[in-house]
Amino acid sequence: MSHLAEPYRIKMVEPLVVTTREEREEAIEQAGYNTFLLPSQKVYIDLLTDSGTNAMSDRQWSMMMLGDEAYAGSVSFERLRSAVEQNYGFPFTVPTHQGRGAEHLISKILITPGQYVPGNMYFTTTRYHQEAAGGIFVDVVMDEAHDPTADHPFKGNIDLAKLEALVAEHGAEKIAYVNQAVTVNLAGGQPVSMQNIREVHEFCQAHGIVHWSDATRLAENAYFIQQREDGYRDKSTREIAKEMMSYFDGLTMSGKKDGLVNIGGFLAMRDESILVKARELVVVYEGMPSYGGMAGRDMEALAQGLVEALDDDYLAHRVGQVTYLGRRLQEAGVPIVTPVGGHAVFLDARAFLPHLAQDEFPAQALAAELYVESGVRSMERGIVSAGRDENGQHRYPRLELVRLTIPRRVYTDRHLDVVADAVIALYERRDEIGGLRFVYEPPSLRFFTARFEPLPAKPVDSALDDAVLSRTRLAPESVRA
Ligand code: PLI
Repeated sequence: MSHLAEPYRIKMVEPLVVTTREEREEAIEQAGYNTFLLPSQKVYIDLLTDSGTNAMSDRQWSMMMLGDEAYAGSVSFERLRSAVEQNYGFPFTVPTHQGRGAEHLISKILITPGQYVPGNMYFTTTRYHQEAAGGIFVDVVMDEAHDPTADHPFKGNIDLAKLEALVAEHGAEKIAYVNQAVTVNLAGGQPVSMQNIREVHEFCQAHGIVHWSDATRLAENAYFIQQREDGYRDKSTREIAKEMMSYFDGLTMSGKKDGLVNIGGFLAMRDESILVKARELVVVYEGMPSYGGMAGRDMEALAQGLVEALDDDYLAHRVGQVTYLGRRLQEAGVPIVTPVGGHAVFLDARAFLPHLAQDEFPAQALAAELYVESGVRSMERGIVSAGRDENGQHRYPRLELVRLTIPRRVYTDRHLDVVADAVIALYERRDEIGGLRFVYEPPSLRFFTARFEPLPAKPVDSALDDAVLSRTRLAPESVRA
């Protein structure tokens, strides 16, 4: 069944650069086999991220002309605040330059060093800020989220038994807050059900714990609830999103995803005491509370984007396009994370390259090879992204993935066919793909700037032995990373 065609038409085009295989081989070597380090002019189809890569609408561009660039009391801030209140129901908004700016502030406000911060899987910048504020991140996502092929409609759900056990062990006062992401990026863009949000809300209320949302992809989550959860089929995604948010005390938002803009973010909340602290901190780290690191025009574009992202036709096409790419790969037998999530198709690099040990960086190697094959840029989301633990050892996450992230309103299905054909061609010659080793490893968030080189080729038998050894090395705590 084909999905809804684009509910928009193209008014302006941006030419793409087509490169030769030789040019790409040279480019990836110069980039240290790290797709983050490729110049975008050498990329044909850019699926590195859906963050800040969205196409804005004619209305968003028009609203930018109305941007009020006043240092204080900007009208554009009031428009953003009012869009957040109307669509998500929170009366107070504090703008930040992007999502991690909001994460920085909320981590400083809610975390006392030594407190635990349970969440449904980690996101890199979120966990970084939690740990930098002295918090201890604990993964309480359901087990299925760590299994690339577990079939569950809401694989992003929090496992209440894990949350209850954590609170029983340490006491509610040792919990800084519960952070519930909708959807869960690193699990494959997997959604959270309304029932789960409600249950976590009730649990938090009963224990006096703050319940916060990473609402970065909440529109896509609302679409999955509409499609998959009993009782929501006849509700609009706008109604569903508002109900979802009604259960939270507040949110952090990266406007660069479901805000349909290229830059911007915010914190929103109901509690005035959190607002007061956020306003104190935002001045120091971001800017005045009425712009917080955004230009007036950016706040206008974001206010309009929040509205457009909760349009049912837009979401049916958006998620339908991601599903289409996933289906093409599945039909060819390529191992991917299923069910396909909201913003990306994730290749299961362990199953794709079973001859590589995890510390030979299979996902990093596959992303580099896909670029050389086709000019398609993707992103590693595995051992390199997971970083090292407090003892300096690699964290060995169970999920070793390559993310093909679809920007919003940017590429056509024809582009996605090019991507599918390239991945399938690679899968057919997967035995030829070798591993990588570090030549430069930065101390934190290493995936952004690390450099690698190809490992020398080794005989097939010993490669398989290494892969088996690496799998048996997985310790339970590393599975949580
Ligand atoms: O990139 P920021 O600072 O606007 O947002 C940080 C951020 C927070 N939460 C989640 C779930 C994210 O996915 C996220 C950013 N994601 C990026 C950059 C991505 O490529 O997925």
